[in-house]
Amino acid sequence: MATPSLPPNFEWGFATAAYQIEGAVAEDGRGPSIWDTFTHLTPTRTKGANGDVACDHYHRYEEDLELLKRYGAKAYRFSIAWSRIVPLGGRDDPVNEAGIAFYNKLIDGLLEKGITPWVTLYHWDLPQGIENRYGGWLDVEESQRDFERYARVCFERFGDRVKNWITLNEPWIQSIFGYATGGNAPGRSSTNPQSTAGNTPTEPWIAGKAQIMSHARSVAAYNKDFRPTQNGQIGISLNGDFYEPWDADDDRDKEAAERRMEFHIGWFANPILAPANRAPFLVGSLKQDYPKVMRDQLGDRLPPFTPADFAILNSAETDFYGMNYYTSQFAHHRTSPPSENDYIGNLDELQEDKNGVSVGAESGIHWLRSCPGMFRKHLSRVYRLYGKPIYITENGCPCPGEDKMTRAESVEDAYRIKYFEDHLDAIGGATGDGADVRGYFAWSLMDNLEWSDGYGPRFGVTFTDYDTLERTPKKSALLLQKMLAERGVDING
Ligand code: PNW
Repeated sequence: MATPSLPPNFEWGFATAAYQIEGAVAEDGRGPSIWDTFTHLTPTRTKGANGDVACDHYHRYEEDLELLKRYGAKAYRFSIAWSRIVPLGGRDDPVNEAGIAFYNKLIDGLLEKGITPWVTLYHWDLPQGIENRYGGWLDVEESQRDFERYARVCFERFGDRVKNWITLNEPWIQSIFGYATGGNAPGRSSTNPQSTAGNTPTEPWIAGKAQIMSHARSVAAYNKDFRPTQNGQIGISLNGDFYEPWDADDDRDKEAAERRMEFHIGWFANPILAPANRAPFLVGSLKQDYPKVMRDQLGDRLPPFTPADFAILNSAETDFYGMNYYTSQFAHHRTSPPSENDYIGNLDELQEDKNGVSVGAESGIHWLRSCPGMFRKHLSRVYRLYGKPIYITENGCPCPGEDKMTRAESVEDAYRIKYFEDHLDAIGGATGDGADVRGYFAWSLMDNLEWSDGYGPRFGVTFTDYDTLERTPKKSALLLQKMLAERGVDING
């Protein structure tokens, strides 16, 4: 029995995203998104996979609510598909009542079961209508206004029952994979041979600013027009690994590790979450501007915030930091000057340190090793720098070899069980160190479309049979509740 280490009222549950599970892409008036387009390109850039059916959650949501109930979940994080609500995406485009009706059924179904909805407004599925109209996230002025209007529709129609909002999921991945490497929709890049358009040195930074301003505008709208009556909270989910120096004795590697985290997290957290008590060597960074290390490397490729932008940023007080955490790495400085295509801070990222010591146990996907010790440090660092309550909005893994496993093998997910236990203990540790961590969402409720990796990697606590769409709980799904109870969480509360 683990020592009680989490608060009794700790929030917890499971997370998903619309395009990864819903399917029904052309039903009830849903408009296409950039992911529909991207998954249907020839030659394929998603291992032949698309989200046309996915887990068919759109038709099977009642069964999925039953799973949540069975797993004892206190909360459920899902995303709304913007193009179900506003099929063409723009602020003057019509609202689709059938799309509203679907999410009403989902929200009401959760509440009937005593499960708290946590709603992400944007999990990478930009309406194709505004991609076509003005280039989507590349038009900073248009996209932030369209996002604000879409967010307002959601607050208006769902905010009487939804009290926990996440504006954007992982703007870093949207910006970099969408516009630097081209690995995700809209697939733009000037370095990827499969991309037909893009500009890696400039576009990711523009898309990043568009998302920062979209977050700020929607938070400002919530605070002004909805919070007084709805009394909810609103945050953003940022990804970002923890980095340690490749050579613990080399100051240049220590700086590289910190710089890497600024390029991952500070990019968005600085302008969005007015940094409270910055680390001493970062004190030079302007309050709420991008991190100084980014400005130094990227110069005016990083679009500045105008006084009007700052007015919006300063009017948008964000309630919490949503942390998507999967893994950690080592950072090794480079001595040559950075390439224009660099987006990580001119360094190498490695899974072994100078002495060949692995950062953690390998999982079922190359980029993820289990590093709970560094997770604990990460929580403390993020809390120290940004000073906001933290909710872990994603954490999880595929087990080694799980992509090749049968259902019977996959449900025996010992690696995942240990991963969850170790990461919950890290949260307990960080809480003991003083970090304010208030909740945890396991990624994911079920195996689903892992974006450009297709249906291979299985991050779910529920096994999805993609031929029959039958769901089967893995052992971890049923054990998570017990793990939380053992750590002091009131699971009946
Ligand atoms: C997140 N990486 O994305 C997303 O929010 C989820 O939709 C996704 O399914 C989940 O993590 C698992 O991948 C990431 O390469 C994608 O480091 C890639 C990385 C990290 C997060």
